[in-house]
Amino acid sequence: MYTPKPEDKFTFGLWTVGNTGRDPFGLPTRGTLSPVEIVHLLAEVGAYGVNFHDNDLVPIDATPAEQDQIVRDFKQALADTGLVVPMATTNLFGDPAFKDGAFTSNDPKVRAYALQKTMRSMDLGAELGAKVYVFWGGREGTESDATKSPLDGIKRMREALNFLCNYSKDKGYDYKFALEPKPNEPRSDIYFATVGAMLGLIATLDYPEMVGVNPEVAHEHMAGLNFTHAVAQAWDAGKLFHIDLNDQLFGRYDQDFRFGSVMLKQAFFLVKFLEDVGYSGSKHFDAHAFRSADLQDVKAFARGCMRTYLILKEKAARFNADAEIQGLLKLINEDDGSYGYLAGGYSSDSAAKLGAVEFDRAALNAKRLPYEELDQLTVEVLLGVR
Ligand code: GCO
Ligand code: MN
Ligand code: MN
Repeated sequence: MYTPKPEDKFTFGLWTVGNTGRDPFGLPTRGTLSPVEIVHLLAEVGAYGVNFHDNDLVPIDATPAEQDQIVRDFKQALADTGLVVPMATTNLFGDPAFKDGAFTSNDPKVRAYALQKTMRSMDLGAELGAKVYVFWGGREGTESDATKSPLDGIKRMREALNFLCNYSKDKGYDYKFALEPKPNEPRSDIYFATVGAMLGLIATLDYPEMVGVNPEVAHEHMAGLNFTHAVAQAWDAGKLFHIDLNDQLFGRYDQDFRFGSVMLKQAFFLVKFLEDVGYSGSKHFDAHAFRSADLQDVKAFARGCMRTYLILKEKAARFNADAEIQGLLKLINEDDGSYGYLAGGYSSDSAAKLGAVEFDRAALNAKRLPYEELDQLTVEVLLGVR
């Protein structure tokens, strides 16, 4: 019942299960896996797809002949396992050249290189069948605002995205771009820090219809925000093109924990939202195993991400089928129709009618809202006693 199926569209990045446990304070704790080994590992645990940054697959200094061989081997591994590549992205943060950003660097040469690197990476992604192209601007920000005008940062980001939308169209790639916000880390402050900020940027682009968002649990949690609310706004705008699932408490650095491992109730409402609205894109786990994990534990981590999602999906169905919960929801949302005339929107008649009403505030407050009961029932569904 909790076995992943292709239609669940569970995906992982090469960099996720391939994470070696290196952190700013310590060396790797486990060995490097080749892309081919990672594809086989993901197939073994039941994933549907694998995503990559250009340099997860092809080292930045590979020769064209080396690139050809790597891509051939990777394609063979995909063919052998049935895994697909739904998304690709560019590493615009690892190389020292990007120390002051990529698209928003103060150096026009770096900005040009970032565009070229992305074009090549889009070529590679398209060759492997990717339909979503993610932009995570890890270095697109500042340590000090003395160094760069935020208006320049915004303008440069817009120009780069417009250029690359045109490139995608020119090449007939049919990509959907998904912008991934993060408030900070590795820069002290990163431009377009939240999902809402990205949605605001998209509306100013030349081809807004091509561009959506890739929200990540950890990133909104770093900012202390309600992730499900951000996802709902993206969904409402028709912009939920991709999603990065992982977990962590509010206010910490980007921990990339196993999905659902920390803030279980938040994870439940997220899964319930995605299932209720019928989100059908990739569910990408942008997470990695604890630094203490060995290879066997990395597999447990990957299986755990998917299993927890499926368990929460079942809990969401239980919530929706629970008569007591549904009774409370009905009570909370009851409507005697007396203000139905407002549903049609504004008219001078409806405004006049509403203007003449005498509201009884005490009666409004007297309406029962048994939210404690409802929330406790939710907790009991999650704890497995309902
Ligand atoms: C991070 C980001 C990245 C991106 C990845 C794909 O905090 O490091 O979440 O993992 O998701 O670069 O674009
Ligand atoms: Mn992240
Ligand atoms: Mn991410």
